[in-house]
Amino acid sequence: MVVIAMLVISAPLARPELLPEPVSVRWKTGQFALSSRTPWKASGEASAVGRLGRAQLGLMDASSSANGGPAVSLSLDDRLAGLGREGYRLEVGRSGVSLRSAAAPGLFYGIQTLRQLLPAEAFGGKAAPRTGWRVPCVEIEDGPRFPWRGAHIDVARHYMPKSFLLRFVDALAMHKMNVLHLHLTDDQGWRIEIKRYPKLVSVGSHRKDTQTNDQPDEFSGKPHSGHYTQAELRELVAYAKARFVTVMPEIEMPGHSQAAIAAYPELGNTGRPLKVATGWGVHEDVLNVEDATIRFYENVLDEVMAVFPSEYVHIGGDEAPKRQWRESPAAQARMRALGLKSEDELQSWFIRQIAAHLKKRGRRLVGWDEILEGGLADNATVMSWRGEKGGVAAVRGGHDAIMAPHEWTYLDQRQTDDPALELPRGWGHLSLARVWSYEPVPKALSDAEAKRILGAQTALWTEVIPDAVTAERQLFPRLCAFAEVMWSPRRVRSYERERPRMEAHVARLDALGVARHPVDPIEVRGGVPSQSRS
Ligand code: TNX
Repeated sequence: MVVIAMLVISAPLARPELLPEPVSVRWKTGQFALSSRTPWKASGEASAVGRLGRAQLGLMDASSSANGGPAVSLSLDDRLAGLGREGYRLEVGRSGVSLRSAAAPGLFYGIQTLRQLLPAEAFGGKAAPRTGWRVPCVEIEDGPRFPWRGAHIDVARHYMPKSFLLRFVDALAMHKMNVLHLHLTDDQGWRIEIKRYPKLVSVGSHRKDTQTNDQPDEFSGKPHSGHYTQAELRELVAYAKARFVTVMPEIEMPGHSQAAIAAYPELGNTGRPLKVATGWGVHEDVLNVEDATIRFYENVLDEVMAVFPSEYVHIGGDEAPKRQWRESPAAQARMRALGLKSEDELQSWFIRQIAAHLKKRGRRLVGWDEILEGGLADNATVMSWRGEKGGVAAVRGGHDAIMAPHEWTYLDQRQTDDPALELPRGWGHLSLARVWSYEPVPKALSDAEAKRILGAQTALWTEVIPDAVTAERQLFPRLCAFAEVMWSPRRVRSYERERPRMEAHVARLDALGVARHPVDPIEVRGGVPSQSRS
């Protein structure tokens, strides 16, 4: 019996699939048993990361004192500065685990990799077995390709509960992603409490009906409501911060603002009373360009900035039709007084006022690529969604860009052609293989220009995504592949090689209870979106 037990323990462990793939991995022979009795050595900032890490690894009662013998040691080490604040070196040997980084985020990412060295069931929140988790010996050196590794979620079209957002933060952090972009306002709902303007929520967070299909127009007859208090959002921000995720708020202006105008009609151009929108698409009602409206939004942003410490604040700027400004005597007078030649320039003027306000508060403006159209505000960062051209133009104009071209990054698109897995209305396809094929640096850019690509983002717009389970099914597993594109060194990925890696990885999602789509073996219609935009 003893002999058999020893054979089992010393049998070589299968090499786990690591996703995102680290920069360098050297497997060694042997293994280490990591149990609740294994002491952890960490001090200062490293201890907080260690506490969270022990819980994530199912080592609930592990003590943090070591007296010789095998241990897990976490240390901040300036000699690793070359790997950046998010890089780390992880060594698992027969006699212990050593994790080093120049900064706390690197230690956290090292723990995420260590987690993946454990069996998938360790992700289920289960305590480690008495004999410990068996961890294969390995030396890993790692760090991200891009500093900005984001995911956007639209909580305006469909409100998503706070519990879902906390789970989403966990999933992002586990995949070494570091920005959660919260799309908090749109035509169909305003979802953040603003104390100075209570009607934004009391009126703007409710709509009477919900569109379910656009060809032909169909409505569910179901009203939809929901908002977050500032206290709830502060809790989300703190939870994310502990996991090295920055929550970036987005407050849309001057388009996609019908819910705000419904609450405060004086923000609009027509004076007509409006309802919170029930249907999707681009709406004609946009903000007016009065000083009072700009002050209103500055006040809103002041409350938003008090909740979200993120240096970057997103102000939307997309899909703002100019008809109302063309027809409004007040907007035309404003244009003439400012000496502006077009309504596009008027939009740029509006955004510049807001950018200046953010700058005074030490923040930076991010906007969708339409903010380029009448000239870009100083210091603004462009989020390129209508293909890559916005990103290229921004960089060539001396600005930073974040790539989010819908053809590769919009996870509201369908994953397969399987009718059983269809959403009520789909718009285009985006297969897992296509996500993996995405290269965030546009070919047109030189190496020097490429440095201004901060990174990339996925987006989940939620017109047809009514609840958290449907949202998770749309996000996973494609988000995992996207995380790899942003973290791992550039390389041409063949789907044949990567697909089995994903099959292994999704066992972790399953242990976590994350809803997901199957790993799809079929490349669907080349993954090309069937709906063309821009
Ligand atoms: C375009 S992407 C939009 C959103 C929609 C999305 C649907 C962007 C900046 N604007 O308002 O939800 O398409 O995929």
